Amino acid sequence: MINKNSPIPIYYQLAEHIKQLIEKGDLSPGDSLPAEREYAEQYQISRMTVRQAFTQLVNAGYLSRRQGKGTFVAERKLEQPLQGLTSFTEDMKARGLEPGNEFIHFQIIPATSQISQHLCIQEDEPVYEIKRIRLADNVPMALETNYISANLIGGLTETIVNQSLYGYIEEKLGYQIEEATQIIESTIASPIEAKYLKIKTGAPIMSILRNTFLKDGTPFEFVISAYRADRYTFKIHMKR
Ligand code: 16G
Repeated sequence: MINKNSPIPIYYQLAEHIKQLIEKGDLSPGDSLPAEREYAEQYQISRMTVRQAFTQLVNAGYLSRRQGKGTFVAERKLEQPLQGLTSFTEDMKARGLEPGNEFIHFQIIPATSQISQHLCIQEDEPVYEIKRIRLADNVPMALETNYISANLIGGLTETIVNQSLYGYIEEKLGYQIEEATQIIESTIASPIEAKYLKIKTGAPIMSILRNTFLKDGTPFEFVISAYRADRYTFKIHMKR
């Protein structure tokens, strides 16, 4: 289950393993997890590694820590895949609204370890970091930070992205955008998010993480966004 020869970091393998136990129902909300020391002994790994796996799962909402009591499986949060993979531009147009952007920055940075894991690239490989406020009829709807592998998706400029990132990738580069996974979590606006989104600090927002893949399975973007809960809804079609 834990493969020390794998290039996948051990903490990540352990986190995935615990996540699977939760998803399969072998671990249920409220269950307490074995202590870090027990995992460390069982898998012959360091406690730091176990702690890193726990922290990742706490941050992702799978686990919660209770002071002096240990680590528990958290109550389930909404993690609902939306069936149509659309861009902001398409979403807004479909609602009859005019999409717009206000750029906070557009730059190329070396991939951090988190970004490199999401994009399946080496750490320090160049990635575009594009932070923009997404507007609908000039009203801020979301604050979005995209990380895009620059070796894969070349030639991006602010002007191009201002038109539509997905439009450029599909129409100009000829790639097929195939699928994405998205995590949606409710949270409250930090002072900086509130400023950009023109809402009050502490107002409800939906935090969305999206990983998007091309037809051949290559991840090309990792996106962190904060959507205004008072302005944006998600519609899910369910069939029985
Ligand atoms: C959406 C996507 C984002 C994508 C962007 C492309 C979510 C949470 N995010 O905002 O991942 O990069 O659309 O938009 O839905 P564009 O083609 O209009 O630039």
